[in-house]
Amino acid sequence: MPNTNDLTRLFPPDFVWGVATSAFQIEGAAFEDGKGESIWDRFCRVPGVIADASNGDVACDHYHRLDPDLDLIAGLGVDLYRFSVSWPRVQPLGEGAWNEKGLAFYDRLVDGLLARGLAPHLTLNHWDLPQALQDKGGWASRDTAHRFVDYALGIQRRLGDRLAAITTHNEPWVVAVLGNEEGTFAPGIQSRRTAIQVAHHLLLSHGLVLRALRAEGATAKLGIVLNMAWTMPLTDSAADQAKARLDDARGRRWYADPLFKGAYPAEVLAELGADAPVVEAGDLAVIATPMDYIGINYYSRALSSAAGPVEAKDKPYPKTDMGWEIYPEGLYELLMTMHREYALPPTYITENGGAFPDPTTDGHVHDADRIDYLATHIAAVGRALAAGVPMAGYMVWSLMDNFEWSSGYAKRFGIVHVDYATLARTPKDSALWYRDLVAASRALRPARP
Ligand code: PNW
Repeated sequence: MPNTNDLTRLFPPDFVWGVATSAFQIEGAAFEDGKGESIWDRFCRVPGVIADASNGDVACDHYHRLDPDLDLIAGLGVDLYRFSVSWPRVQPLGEGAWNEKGLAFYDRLVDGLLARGLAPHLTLNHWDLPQALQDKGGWASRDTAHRFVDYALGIQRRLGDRLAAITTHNEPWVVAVLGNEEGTFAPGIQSRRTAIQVAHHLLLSHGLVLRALRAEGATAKLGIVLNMAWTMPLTDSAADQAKARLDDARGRRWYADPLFKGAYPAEVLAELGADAPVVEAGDLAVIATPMDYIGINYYSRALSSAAGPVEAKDKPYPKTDMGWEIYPEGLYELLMTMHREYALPPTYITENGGAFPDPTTDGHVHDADRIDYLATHIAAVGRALAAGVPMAGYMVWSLMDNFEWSSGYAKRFGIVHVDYATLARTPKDSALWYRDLVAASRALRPARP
């Protein structure tokens, strides 16, 4: 494992460090203070879809523990906090009336960050769509893109002048594919055709929001966050290599190509046939509206085989609790590929981290495997930076253990442990390690004026 000093030397003084969360995964207070129902509130109540039959009703109770949680973040000494706004908390039906108590919560959150010297990186959509909009078709309906613009403008008017960055969507692939094609995530729809249209409307709404916010004079940096694996062939056979290229086009380039090149990958359009998205004139130009930054969430590599899905036994690298192979080299290769294929704006790793068993003695989590995961991945970012990729920052997923979607609370990604019986927060060894890394990197910086 690279030591902290070796790691910090890889990064320039203006490289920023952060921690990330999302609203549904930590806030709780699901039905309080006028919050509307989200598709995840609804989905969690479908029998059998969440591993431990849990839900987000309480989660980490962050909604009621805002100030201590902000102190926790400040205690890590990081530069920024990446969080998301629950759309139904601020606009319960996704259109029309605003919920003042919900807006006031994010007002306090943003002010609380600024008071502690932390830059607010706000995500508009981290998956918790108002159920009322799902009832009207959700992201499969083009109208939802326009409702999203109104929501974004409401957030801009209330919070915009105090935000460092606004992300439109977190991981549109997950919303489209897991939510609307496989149906393992909310809203639980199983239709490739729907998923493809959902993806198009997510991208379209991203571009529409960029244009609307800039017209409104937004000062925050504007961008999107994409999840990307590093896709490799299982063997070096020509068939497996071709399959890997196709899988990479379906997963990564389906999103990155329209954003950076204004076109969907032709080979994927060809295989979609009648399931190709309905694209109106001008949509692709809107989607390709230049961004101020791009966020990439990286967790693992993906293996492709022409023979079908690759089984766990054919994945040789050590795995996290999610069953995801630990493969930091993939992050380096992915960043180099993105840099080669596109004119990247400042690029952030907006999520990276792992779920681990978290051995505990005397009430302290000694998560050496998480430290090793973070250190090796951060080193990969440093190598990409040295090779010319415009890396601007790195954020750990996640600040604290939280609701891991269909896995419930059993999978723990936090660098801070949460005891779900008492909701007490305790920094793990990895939190202390990360704090030291950030401090060492800061020590190399010129003093702030
Ligand atoms: C991301 N996959 O989700 C999300 O942005 C986080 O909210 C989540 O907690 C984190 O990663 C860990 O899972 C993903 O199956 C979920 O490829 C699933 C996948 C990728 C990302």
